[in-house]
Amino acid sequence: MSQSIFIIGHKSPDLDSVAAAIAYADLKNKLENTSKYAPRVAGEINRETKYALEKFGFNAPEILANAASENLILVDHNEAIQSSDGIAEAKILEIIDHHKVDFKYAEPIKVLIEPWGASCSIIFNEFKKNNIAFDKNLAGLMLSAVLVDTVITKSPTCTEIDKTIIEELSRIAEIDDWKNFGMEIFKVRASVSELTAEQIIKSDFKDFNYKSGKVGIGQVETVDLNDFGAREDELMKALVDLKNKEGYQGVILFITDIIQEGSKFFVAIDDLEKMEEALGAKLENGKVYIPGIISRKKQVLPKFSEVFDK
Ligand SMILES: [Mn+2]
Repeated sequence: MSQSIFIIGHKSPDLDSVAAAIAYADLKNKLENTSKYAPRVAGEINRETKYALEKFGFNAPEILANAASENLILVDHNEAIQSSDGIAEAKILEIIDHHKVDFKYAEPIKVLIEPWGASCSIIFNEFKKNNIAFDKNLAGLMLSAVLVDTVITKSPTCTEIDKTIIEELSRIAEIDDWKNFGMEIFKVRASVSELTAEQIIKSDFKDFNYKSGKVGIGQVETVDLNDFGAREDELMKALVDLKNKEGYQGVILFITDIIQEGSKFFVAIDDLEKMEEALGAKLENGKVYIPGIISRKKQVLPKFSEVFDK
């Protein structure tokens, strides 16, 4: 038997990266009439991913901790710093993503990147382009991913294409009220009371390499910012510990209130001035609430590149 090809998303896997791996493996296996494509994850899955997998009857993909010498298709990321360890020794066959590109490879490969709200939107479109039907449960899983990534269409990353896809997926999944279903997932996502501060920070956390050093940025969405009020000191302390322990220039957590549509930032960094420039706001004891900001990719990262790559 030929070697398996693993389809895998980023470290600290979110729902979109896991659902995209499962969906794209299904599409590739059907297109090539094989079973050699298999989804994998780059770490422990989070609670809303678990919830959606169980709801629609999927097993959690196995963890691939080291990618060296494996054949891979990357979904929902392209930056090596966000991939499984050993990525430099892996063979990469394709990339399907919707993030900024920071990718270098010695061979020409298929790269499919669209500025859409979710990797699952791109993969849904691939199913349609290839005229491959898919079942109700896969539709439900992909719908969950698109709803989370687009913050139930509220995020500035959500395009008209995503909105159409949400409607189509809801129809196939037989989910009448996708807004309500989206809120259900966000309530699961937001129930953090039993998590440690570090688990909260790491639940949707990404590393970025800038000229001035490595920055880690975590985001948590909530339906009520006040839920975190009592834990602010604890979160700040965990950010400082993480920064010192893992050699970051800065570590940031921002908690997004999806009802108020704004985010509270918590920052541990040596160069506070730079961070204030990047955020366009003054920090008070390392914290600031900024109305209107809900997207890391579209509203936070562009300014970070400007400031930290100088
Ligand atoms: Mn995504």
